[in-house]
Amino acid sequence: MNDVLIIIPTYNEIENIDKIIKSIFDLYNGVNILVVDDNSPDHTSSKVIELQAIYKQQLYLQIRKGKSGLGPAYIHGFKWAIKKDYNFIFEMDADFSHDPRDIKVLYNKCKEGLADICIGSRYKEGINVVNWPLGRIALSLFASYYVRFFTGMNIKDPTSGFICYKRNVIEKINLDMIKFIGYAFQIEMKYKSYLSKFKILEIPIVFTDRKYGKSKLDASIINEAVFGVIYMRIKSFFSTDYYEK
Ligand SMILES: Nc1nc2c(ncn2[C@@H]2O[C@H](COP(=O)(O)OP(=O)(O)O)[C@@H](O)[C@H]2O)c(=O)[nH]1
Ligand SMILES: [Mg+2]
Repeated sequence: MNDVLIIIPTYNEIENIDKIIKSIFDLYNGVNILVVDDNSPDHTSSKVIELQAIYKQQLYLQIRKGKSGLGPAYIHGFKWAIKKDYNFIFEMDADFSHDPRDIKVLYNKCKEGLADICIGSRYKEGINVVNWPLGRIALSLFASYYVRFFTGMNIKDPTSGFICYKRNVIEKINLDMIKFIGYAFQIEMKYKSYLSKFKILEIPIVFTDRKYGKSKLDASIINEAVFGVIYMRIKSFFSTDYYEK
């Protein structure tokens, strides 16, 4: 798996970052990790720099000026990945909600040509969410129906942030036209891939709520998604520039 880059965006993940990096490298020899940190006040990046001494040529860090959301952090990471010629590019959270053991499953589907984008899906087979309050499950499930209704995409978990992309997907999407920053960013990436007719596959995963640190979800992220989905649908009618280079 030496053609794989796992991008982990971080904001105040000091309690998780070393554990997640170690557990990924313990499982997979060849993969590389890029942490995109928004200058976390808890010094998440210092921990990464410490670990770079152990994981030379395997662990990379990009520090951005300040907190600007998940979407811009990933766009930064995607551009970096394309420059460095990785073939399989992952989105993954730092907080162990995504099980590192599932990386291989998503990778294999893309490698075998069964998918251009493989999504780790909480809702592909039932509801596989552990320790989330009922309110958050309800919100997330509602988002799933809402997105399907407005976009017509047959994806059960459109806000999932555990994804393997083949390089050509990231190359084709017009990253400079990606507008959103939170859950809407996750929906936007999938919708644009769908409009470009890439093969999208969902694989059931178990999502576990974080044990350490705090979620960065807030009301503005929910608002952005509610209005963003309608915006995306309308924009998609007009021009392919909206989603393709
Ligand atoms: N660089 C960066 N990372 C972020 C930002 N917001 C969230 N993240 C990271 O994105 C991942 C998912 O965020 P999280 O708060 O766990 O979202 P939740 O799982 O939906 O509650 C975690 O690794 C966060 O540290 C941000 O503004 N900038
Ligand atoms: Mg989380």
